[in-house]
Amino acid sequence: MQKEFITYKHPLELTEEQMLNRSVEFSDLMKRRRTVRTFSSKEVSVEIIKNCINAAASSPSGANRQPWHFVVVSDPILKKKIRIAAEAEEEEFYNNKAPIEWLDALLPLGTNKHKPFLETAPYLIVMFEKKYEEDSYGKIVKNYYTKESVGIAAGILITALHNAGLSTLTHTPAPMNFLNAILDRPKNEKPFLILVTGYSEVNCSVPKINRKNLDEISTFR
Ligand code: IYR
Repeated sequence: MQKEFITYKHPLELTEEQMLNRSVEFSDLMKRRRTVRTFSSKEVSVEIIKNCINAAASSPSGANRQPWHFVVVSDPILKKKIRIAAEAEEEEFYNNKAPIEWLDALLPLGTNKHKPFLETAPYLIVMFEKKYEEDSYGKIVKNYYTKESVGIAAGILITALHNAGLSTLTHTPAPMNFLNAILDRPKNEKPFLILVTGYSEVNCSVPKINRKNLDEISTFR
């Protein structure tokens, strides 16, 4: 394909003071994001979800291949199927697969094999990673840095949903291939995560955790 360039200007033209203010405000908002495990069943407009997926789809990706597919599940029958399959994997994880150190690491979070939120929350946004595609002649076309690309898109999606006033839970039962069968997705798509999405329950409680401070996580030199 020919290369074609267009001029680009950042959409915001801010003074340094505005930049400082916006960066503080955004950081404060994001610091107040928490992963929740109890969701309200209150409905959420699908338009909000669509807008947030559009934001996620702005993610950079290897060779701009945009190697993602989002399945927005709200159908109670599909949610129930996903819950049953996920809980079967989680039962195996908690009872047999997880080493004791891993279970110990999870203790402060209070997680267990029961995943009622997979049915309570209004949406399960399932992200698939497209490791390759087939062109119109059936030829396999490889994608690049797919995990990184989908990971960045997931981060933007979580941020967009939080910014829109919704709560999320990043859920990754392993293995997740049951999602291809339940959601009828092709074999070039690998399930990446289930983003449980909705309002947090009114009396939602979350573990008391700390975030590492800037000194611990960064070096300026
Ligand atoms: N997938 C399991 C276990 C789990 C693992 C990690 I790492 C977490 O941060 C949280 C849970 C579950 O969802 O319970």
